[in-house]
Amino acid sequence: MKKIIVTGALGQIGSELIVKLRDIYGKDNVLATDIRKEKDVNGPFEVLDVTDENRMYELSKQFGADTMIHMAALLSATAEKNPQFAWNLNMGGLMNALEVARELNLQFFTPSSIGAFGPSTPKDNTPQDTLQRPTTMYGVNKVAGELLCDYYFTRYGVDTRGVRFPGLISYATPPGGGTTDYAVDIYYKAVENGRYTSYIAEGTYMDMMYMPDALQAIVDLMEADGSKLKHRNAFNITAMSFEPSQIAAEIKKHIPTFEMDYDVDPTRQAIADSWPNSIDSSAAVEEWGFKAQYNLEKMTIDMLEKLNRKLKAIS
Ligand code: VAH
Repeated sequence: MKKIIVTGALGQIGSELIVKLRDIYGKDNVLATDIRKEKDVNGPFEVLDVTDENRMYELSKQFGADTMIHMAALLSATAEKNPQFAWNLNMGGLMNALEVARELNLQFFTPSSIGAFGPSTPKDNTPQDTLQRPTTMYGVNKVAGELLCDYYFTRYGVDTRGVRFPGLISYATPPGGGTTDYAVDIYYKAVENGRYTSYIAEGTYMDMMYMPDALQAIVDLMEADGSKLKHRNAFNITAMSFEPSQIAAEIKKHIPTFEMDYDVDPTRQAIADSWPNSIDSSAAVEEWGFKAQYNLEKMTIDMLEKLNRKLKAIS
């Protein structure tokens, strides 16, 4: 039975990941950690600042962990506001997590991102193996992180695994600090106000994925036969690629009065422009059977249904 420690457990992915992991492996076999404590964490929780390696080691050892899922990091837009702090947190936290995984022989997962690509990367159907010269601190962190995780596998035999996530969309946690978060915010604003002002320009394509598919991908990759993995730490995965007017049109099918206009944020637009339009996920399909269940149509139906219920409950 797995004993899993999760860092960043209160973040956009972490907050839903611990629920899924606890359903699969048992509540008491998943230790959620984050830099702050929130009341209803529904299972084992400890406060952990990932820049504190000693505490990370002690918590992992006391819990008897055999697996670490390291999610704590700053996202792209936030990282661009304070790149030096982002480097210290994203890379210092990752190094600490890898060291603890090495010392305690933990299986290890941490995500990369489509942000690991840059403006000189082929933008359409971006290959699994290609040029990576990102122009954001977040992207620099993700490329360095991919290489560091590969190093810990080849140098120390740590069973490191990871995926390059696209933009992730969920109804559970409001958007926080990402560039792709417009695709989350638009659903909230559609339900709350019937209108949305997009900070990303029309025609800006980015890869996206509904959260249930992202969570399943983590579990499937971690349960996969390691001997079949060639790429290990940076599998391209995606479910769809769309631009703002397409998600608006899909919402309009359900809320006919919904309106969207644009007020482009130059910082986040520049980040989005440096990323691919669409990526090729064939390596993940071939090496561990990746398959997304949600497309834009199916995701929109579920998002609007869940948000109507959630926002009415708190209104
Ligand atoms: C961000 N949601 O926007 C994250 C993600 C691909 C985007 O890495 O920073």
